[in-house]
Amino acid sequence: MAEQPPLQLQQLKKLKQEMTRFLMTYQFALDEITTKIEILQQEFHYMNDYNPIEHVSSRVKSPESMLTKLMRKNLPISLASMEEHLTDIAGVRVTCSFVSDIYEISRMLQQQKDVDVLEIKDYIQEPKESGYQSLHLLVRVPVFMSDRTKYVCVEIQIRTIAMDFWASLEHKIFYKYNRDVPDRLRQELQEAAASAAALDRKMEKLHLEMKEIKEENGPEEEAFELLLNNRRLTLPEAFLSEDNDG
Ligand code: 0O2
Repeated sequence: MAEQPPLQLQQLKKLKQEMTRFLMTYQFALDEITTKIEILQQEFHYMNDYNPIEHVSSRVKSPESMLTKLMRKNLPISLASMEEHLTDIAGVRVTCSFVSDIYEISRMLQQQKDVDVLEIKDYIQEPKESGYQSLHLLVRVPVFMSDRTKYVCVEIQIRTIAMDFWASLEHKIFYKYNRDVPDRLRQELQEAAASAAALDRKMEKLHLEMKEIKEENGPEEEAFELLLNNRRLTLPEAFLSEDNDG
């Protein structure tokens, strides 16, 4: 007869299984949201003739960071407590080209029937003291498992490239100094955040001007560009194919 593993080992195995099942639902929720974003992106591209999304990334928070967060907030340590108190176990980050795209993507996501918006934090209208800017949507989506439907929270952070650049550097500095960033660096980060916001405003202005020029040039040029995009042809290839057509 095979030897039974000691009780502690059995408990650990059970805990590991429970954790894997727990995290799986968050991964499924992430998959749902990223698929939705991909569809919206393609639709937006088709309607507006440009790609509003530069990059999408997602992650399930590691068990270590979940434990650290619970301990930091003096909360009970259990899966139930994680589920109840941690709303960012599943996180998606969408990086857009322009600030107006952020609100458009957010509007499109909010319109989805099976996306329940629980909270919106607009750190673009009201940046954090650190200078941090982004639009945060806390949503809940149904995850259909074999034996039940679970409603799972996902935190969606939507930001521009400039905001993302700032946030990733600030995040590194924040953790390097163990959350106690020296005043001089804090000040410089706030200045950098203001420069990033100014760049975003400038880019948005240029983007609007481009759009107006495009509209003035009329539908003929647009139709030609669409034809090129749809056929995925380069300009010389387009002319060659015209020659071939006669
Ligand atoms: P990580 O390592 O990115 O996951 P809470 O989430 O409840 O602790 P809060 O502040 O109410 O607290 O949530 P909020 O404002 O929605 O922020 C959650 C996430 O936004 C953070 O997750 C960061 O990813 C990002 N964030 C918020 N403020 C800043 C900031 O000043 N700088 C940077 N770089 N990112 C920020 P975590 O769990 O704190 O960190």
